[in-house]
Amino acid sequence: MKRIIILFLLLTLNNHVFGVENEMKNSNDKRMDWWREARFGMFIHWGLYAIPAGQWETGTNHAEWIRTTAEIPLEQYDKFVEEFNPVKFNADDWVRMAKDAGMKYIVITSKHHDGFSLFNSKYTEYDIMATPFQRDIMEELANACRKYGLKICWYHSIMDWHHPDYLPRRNWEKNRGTENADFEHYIAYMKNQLKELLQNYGDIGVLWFDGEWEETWTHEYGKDLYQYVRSLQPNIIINNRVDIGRSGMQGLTRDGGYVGDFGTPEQEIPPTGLPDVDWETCMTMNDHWGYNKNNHNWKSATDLIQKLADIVSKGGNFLLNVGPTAEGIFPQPSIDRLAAIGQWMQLNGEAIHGTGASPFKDLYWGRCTQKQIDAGTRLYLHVFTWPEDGRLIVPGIYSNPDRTYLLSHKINELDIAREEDKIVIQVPNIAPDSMNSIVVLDFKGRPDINNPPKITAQHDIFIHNTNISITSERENITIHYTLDGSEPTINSILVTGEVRLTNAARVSARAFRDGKPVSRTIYVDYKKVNPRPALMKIKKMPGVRYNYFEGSWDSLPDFQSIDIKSKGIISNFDISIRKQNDFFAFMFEGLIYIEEEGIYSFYTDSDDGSRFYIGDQVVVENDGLHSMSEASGSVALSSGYHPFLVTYFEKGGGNQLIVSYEGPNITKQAIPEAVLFYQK
Ligand code: FHN
Repeated sequence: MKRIIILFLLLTLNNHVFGVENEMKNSNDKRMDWWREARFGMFIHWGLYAIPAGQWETGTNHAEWIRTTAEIPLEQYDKFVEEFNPVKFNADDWVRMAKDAGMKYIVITSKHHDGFSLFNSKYTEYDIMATPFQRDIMEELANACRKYGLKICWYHSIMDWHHPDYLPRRNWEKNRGTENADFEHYIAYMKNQLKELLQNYGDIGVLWFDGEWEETWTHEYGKDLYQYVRSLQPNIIINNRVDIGRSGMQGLTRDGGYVGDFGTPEQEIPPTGLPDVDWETCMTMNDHWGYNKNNHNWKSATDLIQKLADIVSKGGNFLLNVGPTAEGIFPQPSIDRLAAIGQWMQLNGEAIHGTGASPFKDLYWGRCTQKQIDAGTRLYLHVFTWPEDGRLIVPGIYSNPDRTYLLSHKINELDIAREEDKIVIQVPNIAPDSMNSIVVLDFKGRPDINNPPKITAQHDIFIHNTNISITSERENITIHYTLDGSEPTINSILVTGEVRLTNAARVSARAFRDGKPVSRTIYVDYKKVNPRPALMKIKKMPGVRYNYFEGSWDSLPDFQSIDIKSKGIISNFDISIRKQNDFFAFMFEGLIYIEEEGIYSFYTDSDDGSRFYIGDQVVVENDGLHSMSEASGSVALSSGYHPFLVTYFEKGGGNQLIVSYEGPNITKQAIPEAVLFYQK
């Protein structure tokens, strides 16, 4: 009996642990499943800014930022509330256009930076119900989405240029005092509105936060807001702009425990796939998010369809924007592009929806997406440049498909031939689609692609020795390598486990099968270095010397040639001692104590540019105008005190500087005050 109880307890414990572990993992996967399947959504930027439509006095290049870019005083901008009356708005029309374009979710601005609420909120008079329109747009759109089977999602700006408790003010708003502003009150207001948005409109697919980059918003606030939203709708997906971990417009989440379910590249597409990372590129059809009546720089339908294929072939989602007019209709160029995309998606949508990243490194004629099918893999070749000779060459693939056909003519099998590591597909002379033609290859199991082995190590420099791993996920191969950069052959050293280096090496590795190479060769250089010697006989005190400067720069200035505004000693890299929020710079210099000799990685995470030196060596280069972005570098250090210098500048917008390090027995962390000193 006793054994049965113990067994039961173990099973329960195991299930509980298993359940919790898998449940978290599965709930995360379950939560993300519809979004990963969707691949394509509509972004809608709509609000009071549609009234000026990008024009203010002689300026015509404004849009949703117009209150700031045209420096419109609050009371003047608020007059738009009396004008907003989009009488032509029809939620069903909008949702049908999104659905017909092959989009599976809509993300609409419930509140943009101007603070105007496009929904009926009892926490403000600055909402849609204060306009002549007096209809809850969010409710109508949510209902239409449910009617047509799309997910309704909210964009919500943390930054709020209207609410009296939001800080900071715009730097040109000299007449709006801050003495009574209480940021905690603003957070309570924002949470109350989010509660309305998450309790009054049914299940919401995504909460798409934005405006998280100003210094008042912190990692603590971000984590708290993530949990708060999750508590209201446990299955909602939340982007990474809820927290402060986004790397600028590149959009992915930096290391450091920042929260968010997916990365948010903006107006750009990552150069390569990002295995095991959820991300979504958001992009405008012309040059603006909000409606601008004078901007006619529209991306072509071909460009948008090929961008969709490019994004999905790298494992991402595409959130394509529409900026409706003040009347409540989509601009005609947007309608035309949505229709063209829809026509293509009608025939080819299965090559987008539910697909994953390409198994190929690159394909000169287009892209590839893939999905699992019964006991096998289906590859969708997105052919942008159709072969004039009728020979579509798929390079670097060693297995043959069971079936090959045009998605537009499924019944007609295409002939294929093998030329070494290439499959040559005999295709019709005329492309089925001038923008992107899909050729389908069905494989049993996983296609064998010529991807090279991976070579990894903790650092690419070492002091005495280092271990490197040379691995591959491919089946039925051997890996051979050399250490002098020469081309590996079947007679080169066989990989049988980790490889220990005691001297500098150019490690070259290649996969072989039946004595023949079946991959490209990969090369990685590893350098043996001497640790930088520590300073001897120094007189030190705790703290860091700083010099503070004011001015306008587009990159790190020459600090020797600019006047110091103030200087002193501070306990760490704290820029809050600045005298203004924009147009300033800092130099921090001192000594860092290194307990154990080894390889140290340093990081600066900054908005705008920054640099980290040890002695005269630039270890981290993070210069330039950018929102929070992290850069890193490594250096070999002997134990003792090492001179360091941190330089930083901020031009406009958000401003923040985080300096971290990691090394032997030190996990990545902000450099603690306990190891910072200055020379007396
Ligand atoms: O400032 C906003 C901008 O107006 C727009 O909403 C984009 C869309 O992602 N996000 C911010 C700029 O990064």
